[in-house]
Amino acid sequence: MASLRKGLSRTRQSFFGRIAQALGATEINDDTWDDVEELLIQADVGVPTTMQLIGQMQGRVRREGITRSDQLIEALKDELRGLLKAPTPLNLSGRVLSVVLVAGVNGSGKTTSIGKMAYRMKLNNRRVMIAAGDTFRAAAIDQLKLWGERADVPVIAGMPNSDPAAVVYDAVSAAHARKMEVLIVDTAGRLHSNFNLMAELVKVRDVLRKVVPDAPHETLLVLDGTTGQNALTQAKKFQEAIDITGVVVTKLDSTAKGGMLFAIQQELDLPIHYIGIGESIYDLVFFNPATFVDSLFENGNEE
Ligand SMILES: Nc1nc2c(ncn2[C@@H]2O[C@H](COP(=O)(O)OP(=O)(O)O)[C@@H](O)[C@H]2O)c(=O)[nH]1
Ligand SMILES: [Mg+2]
Repeated sequence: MASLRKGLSRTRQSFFGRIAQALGATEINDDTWDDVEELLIQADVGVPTTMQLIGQMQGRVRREGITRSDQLIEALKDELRGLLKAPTPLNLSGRVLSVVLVAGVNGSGKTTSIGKMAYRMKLNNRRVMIAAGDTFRAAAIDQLKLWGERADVPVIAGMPNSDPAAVVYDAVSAAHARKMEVLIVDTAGRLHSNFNLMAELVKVRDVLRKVVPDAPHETLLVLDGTTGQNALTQAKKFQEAIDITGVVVTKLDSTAKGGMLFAIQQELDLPIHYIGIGESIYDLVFFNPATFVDSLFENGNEE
């Protein structure tokens, strides 16, 4: 909890924190709603979700006879919590080998999040392997190998610029032969075109199925939490190409916003499994809606 608070302090100190500051002990009037609306949009909650929230809060005000604007903050927190689904554990049990395919644009935090997830799984005594499906740059392969060392998890990689599908085929075969429980597959985030990128993801998925017919069991999309509404556009593109089963939102430690999580769940109906709150191996937390909403509003000067 301490690390989540610290990790999200930037988010809190600005937009969500400012809502609480804007809501003083005054009568609720039109300005109150304008302020809340403006700050929610600035926090990346997105227009449709902001409008929905305002409507729901106004309904509560009427029903519950709320008159002062500082009483709105609990109503807002409640509505925000209501937008987020209870966290679902990744579907990685009950079979011999489970496969997690990880997608997302370059720089979103795929490789880092894979390292952190592998570390968590390893701590839970799971037999984990990583496949270096991003063969586009030599540095990307080395970076993944380094995360494999940190997490103490084997990494199967090919030569730079080799065919990602071939590397992934080798990895899934090796994972099977070595009786691994989980294989996490890293992928490239940039190719010559978006079309190539999506085609390659489909190819990687199909090659996994040659060895594990119902793979991948999870297809996680990694989204950079500092990119706001852009992340939503990216998510829609990936969803069109492959079946995304869930999302990891990274870099919530480096943004003053964080409202895009509400938009992701509301507008895309995708569960959020983990959030990244720093660059170290420990900086990935299981997403918990109640804790997340509370953290957004906690006083940043507390610690
Ligand atoms: N502050 C912060 N940085 C992160 C987080 N996750 C990833 N990064 C950084 O974002 C950059 C890109 O990450 P990387 O995993 O290489 O992205 P990829 O291209 O999608 O594989 C690196 O400098 C990471 O250290 C996070 O949760 N917080
Ligand atoms: Mg990478």
